[in-house]
Amino acid sequence: MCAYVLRRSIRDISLYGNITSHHFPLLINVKVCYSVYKICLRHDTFLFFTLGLSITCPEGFENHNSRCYKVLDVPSSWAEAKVYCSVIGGDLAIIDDANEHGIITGIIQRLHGSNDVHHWLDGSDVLAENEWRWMGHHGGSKPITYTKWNPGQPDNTDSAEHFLELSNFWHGAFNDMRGDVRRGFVCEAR
Ligand SMILES: [Ca+2]
Ligand SMILES: [Ca+2]
Repeated sequence: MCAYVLRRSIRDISLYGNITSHHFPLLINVKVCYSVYKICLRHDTFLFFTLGLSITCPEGFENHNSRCYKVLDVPSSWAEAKVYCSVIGGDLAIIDDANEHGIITGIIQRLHGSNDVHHWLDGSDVLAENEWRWMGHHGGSKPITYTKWNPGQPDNTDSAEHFLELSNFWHGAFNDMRGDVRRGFVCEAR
């Protein structure tokens, strides 16, 4: 509406040719309208940035770079953790790059300092030994491209370690572990 009035006012001014003092009310109208228009523009920009650069996380998740994370210290098998994350609106976390690795290890360090704790991530080689994938849902698994294995890992101890955990004691390095061991876990919503 305001934009329409502004366009209309500018057109009307141009019809007058040389503007004289008796056109002041019109000019004032344009000035006021233009001010409102700028406010409208700012408002739209604000909405754009609010909606475009940040997303609303499920309750209890924290937002980092438009992704949402929640660390839960509920001792769970890998499969239980997977279900838990799904129920609260996410999935077990995947790590795409060093930046995301830093974000997740940072959250865990904030919660646990340097304590010897481990948290499940979404990785597994349960489909084929030593072919590590982020498991996802509904056939959406994908190969793990970024890795931060602790030296000597994955070692597939007793031919039974098929699930990926993040070791806070090893400064966030990856380890393969049996899936029935009870760990905390990291959920992520995208
Ligand atoms: Ca394995
Ligand atoms: Ca291992």
